[in-house]
Amino acid sequence: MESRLKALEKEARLEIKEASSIEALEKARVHYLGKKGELTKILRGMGALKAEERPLIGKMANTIRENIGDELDKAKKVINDKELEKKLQSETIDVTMPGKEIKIGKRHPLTQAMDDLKDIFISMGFEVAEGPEVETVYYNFDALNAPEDHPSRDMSDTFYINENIILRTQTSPVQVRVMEKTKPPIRIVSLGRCFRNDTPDATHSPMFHQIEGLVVDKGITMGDLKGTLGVFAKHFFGPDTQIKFRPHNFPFTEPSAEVDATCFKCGGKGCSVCKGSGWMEVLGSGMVHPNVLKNCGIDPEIYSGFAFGMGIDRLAMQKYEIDDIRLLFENDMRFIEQF
Ligand code: 2NL
Repeated sequence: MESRLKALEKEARLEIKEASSIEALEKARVHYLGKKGELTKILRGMGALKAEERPLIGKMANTIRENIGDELDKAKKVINDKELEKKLQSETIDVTMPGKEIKIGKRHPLTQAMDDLKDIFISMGFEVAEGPEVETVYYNFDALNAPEDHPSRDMSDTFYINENIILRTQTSPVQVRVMEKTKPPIRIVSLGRCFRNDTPDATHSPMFHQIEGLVVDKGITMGDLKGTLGVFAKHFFGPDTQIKFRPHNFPFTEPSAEVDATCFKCGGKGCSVCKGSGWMEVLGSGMVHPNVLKNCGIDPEIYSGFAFGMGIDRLAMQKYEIDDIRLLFENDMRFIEQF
């Protein structure tokens, strides 16, 4: 029995030495030390031994069990260490590799222009008003004193949903809605998308953006209009900017004027931005037509007001020297990142 035990230990040590995986070691453990393993099988024969031999053989069996157990643990550690080393090797990070660029977004030039415009007018005491982009013919045309036969009402100029509902062609319906439900003083700007049935080219887009301003109170004059727009132009284009008024005609204002500003690029000398004139056309404006005030429930004998409107796309194109309006709506990051 003694020699069988010694042979078993030798065999077990050899098998453990040759095992190359944790699974193989576990198999060896079950095979030699398990409940139905080789060691147990040998010890079953203990009954046949003489009484004085039993403690000796028992002690020897325990030592062998411990030895094999120790060998298994050692071998297991070696394999685990090897695997860890392999893992560490394959997962090393090369800290000298160039990092991944973190893409930080950029506000669209139109969003920048709108944020600037809002800041300027809010600093002068205006509030920002909002309204629907899908409007009624009443709010977009009738209330604004547009004659029945005005060309802008035509199907070829305006997107009709049905005969009463359209996509707004200007932001003025927002001001009409505010006037209807607010007692003056009123000081608002409205900004947003407008729609006209234009064929796209470098200067036209069927969807574009407008900002309009409206002030209604007792005693508002053309002087207030000039002062407000002068401050606006200096803030938006630069502190040396001058403005001038040219007579014009709009159905919703009387008198009406178009406003030019000195070119922010050349300061009035003449350059490519202002096409050599030294002036840029910036907006349309005027004193709110008495019919418009009446339509909105405001008595023109008591109150007067001024209003103005400008194309935000055009402003952004002037300020950022963009020569084609369609670039604003292609969402090409290579374009947007430049501003
Ligand atoms: C332009 C001209 C303008 C207005 C818009 C307005 C609004 C109300 C009453 C009176 Cl509720 N007027 N808006 C006035 C004058 C000109 O826009 O060329 N826009 C791009």
